[in-house]
Amino acid sequence: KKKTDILDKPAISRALTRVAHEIVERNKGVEDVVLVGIKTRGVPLTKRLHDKIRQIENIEVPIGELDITLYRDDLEKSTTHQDPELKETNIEVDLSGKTVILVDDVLYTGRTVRAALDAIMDIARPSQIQLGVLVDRGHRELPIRADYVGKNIPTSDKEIIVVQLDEIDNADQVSIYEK
Ligand code: 3GP
Ligand code: 5GP
Ligand code: MG
Repeated sequence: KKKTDILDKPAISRALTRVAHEIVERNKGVEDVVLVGIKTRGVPLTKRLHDKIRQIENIEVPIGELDITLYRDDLEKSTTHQDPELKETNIEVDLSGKTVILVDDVLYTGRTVRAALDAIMDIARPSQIQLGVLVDRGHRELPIRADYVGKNIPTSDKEIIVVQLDEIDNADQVSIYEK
């Protein structure tokens, strides 16, 4: 049941433009930066950030992707109290010595990111790993925080954030729903 629309298409674009600038600023350029998207919706977000960074710095930042999902795909589709695991990796660049920026649509318990950190450390030894998310909805179960946040949306655990992106959903919209 839909409650509120939080971000429309221009608002998503502006938030990502700001995050792109923050990435460039914090890393004093993007020479050693690699963007790694967490499937599904983290992946189009890395492509959008790549394009925005190119507009700012005229540099093509490499992109990779990780597929991290729950073994038990239960009805709630929630990572709460469960440990998601790596399903698939598609990263052609060598991450050793790089600044890896993990990108996901929603940050919730932090368990998906923990699994992503594990997966990356298994492949390579980056000099640094940062985290960027479109939405931080709170309710962390691990000591994990995002370095770049499109929008902080405090939620109750009865609410879910629906993220729609043009590349997947033919709409650009972030809304809150009641479960
Ligand atoms: P995503 O793969 O683009 O991130 O988990 C499958 C999809 O279900 C996710 O898409 C996500 O958008 C959506 N989803 C909604 N609520 C939840 C939730 O609480 N946990 C998880 N893991 N996914 C959720
Ligand atoms: P976490 O592991 O931090 O609990 O959850 C992060 C992952 O689950 C993200 O990949 C995100 O897509 C998904 N997720 C968790 N809560 C929500 C939510 O409310 N809405 C959406 N769209 N995805 C969520
Ligand atoms: Mg996701």
